[in-house]
Amino acid sequence: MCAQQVPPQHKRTTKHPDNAVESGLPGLVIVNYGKHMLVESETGQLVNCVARRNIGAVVCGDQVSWQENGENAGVIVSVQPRDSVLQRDTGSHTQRPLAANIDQLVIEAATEPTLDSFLIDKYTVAAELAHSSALIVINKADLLSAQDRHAIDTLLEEFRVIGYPCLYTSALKNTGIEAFRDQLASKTSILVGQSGVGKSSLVKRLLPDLDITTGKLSAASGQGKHTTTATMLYHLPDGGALIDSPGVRDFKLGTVESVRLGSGFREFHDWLGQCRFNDCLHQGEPGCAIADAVDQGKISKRRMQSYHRLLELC
Ligand SMILES: Nc1nc2c(ncn2[C@@H]2O[C@H](COP(=O)(O)OP(=O)(O)O)[C@@H](O)[C@H]2O)c(=O)[nH]1
Ligand SMILES: [Mg+2]
Ligand SMILES: [Zn+2]
Repeated sequence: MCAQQVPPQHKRTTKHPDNAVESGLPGLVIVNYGKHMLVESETGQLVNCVARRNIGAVVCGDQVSWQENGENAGVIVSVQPRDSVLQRDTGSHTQRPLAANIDQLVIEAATEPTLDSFLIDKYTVAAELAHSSALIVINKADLLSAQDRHAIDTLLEEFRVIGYPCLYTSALKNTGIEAFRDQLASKTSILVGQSGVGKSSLVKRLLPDLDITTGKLSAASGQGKHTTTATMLYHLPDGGALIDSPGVRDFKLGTVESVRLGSGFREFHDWLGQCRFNDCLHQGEPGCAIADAVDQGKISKRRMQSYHRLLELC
């Protein structure tokens, strides 16, 4: 047997704003507590880090370069360019990044609290604008009457035809979890949805060792009951990662330019650019290709209404 050469830990060279070249080790931000954060090193070690002040916001899911400055302690010296970023509205038209490098939004809903189809639309638009895919999960399937189920099936069909996969789960009865797990493989997903729909319950179903994981995180950070208050990334046993965040509870779409809103509706894509006016907002202008598509039954009337509601908020 021949010994394989182990490559030295890869060092990334980054430019400091004052042009001093700094090198650091690659890492992944697992959780940001505000003043400090946990960074996972390439070897899986959890390092308690602070961020250098001039590098901008650092969020869960960020790929960073960090330097060691003590036992299990470090300083983040730079953030790698993000593939995508999910923003959170902080009121008065300001936004803060909530999580980065997300491949998929898992939009969770249930009948308790009341299912809000407009909210699902809003999340699909946020996903589209953040260049992420979206998956719709109806949890608490155990509570659905045949009538509920029929009504939700009809709604979900609208999403399925435009390419959003949809599934039913019950975190309580442990049903639909395998199909859900399959959709999460090898992606970084974030769970979004109203408070109380069962986001944390689904995380527990997917991570049988959650207590061990959170125990390790608490030990590394010196932080106690943090799991319910911070946006946190969990690695899934079969690959992929899932972010559970209390911050997305009061999710708003935030500031989107009205001319960009249409591109957040993926079923509009085939018709965008075919309206008579370049700056058509699809609200009754003559020669509107989107309105024609609605008339021909190619775009759902309900989704068009959601578009108009969101337009009011832009
Ligand atoms: N009947 C039923 N209750 C559930 C299910 N999943 C979660 N719950 C309950 O819904 C409540 C909220 O769950 P939680 O996971 O904290 O929701 P979160 O706020 O979205 O994280 C808790 O009382 C859970 O026990 C489910 O599949 N069926
Ligand atoms: Mg929760
Ligand atoms: Zn138009």
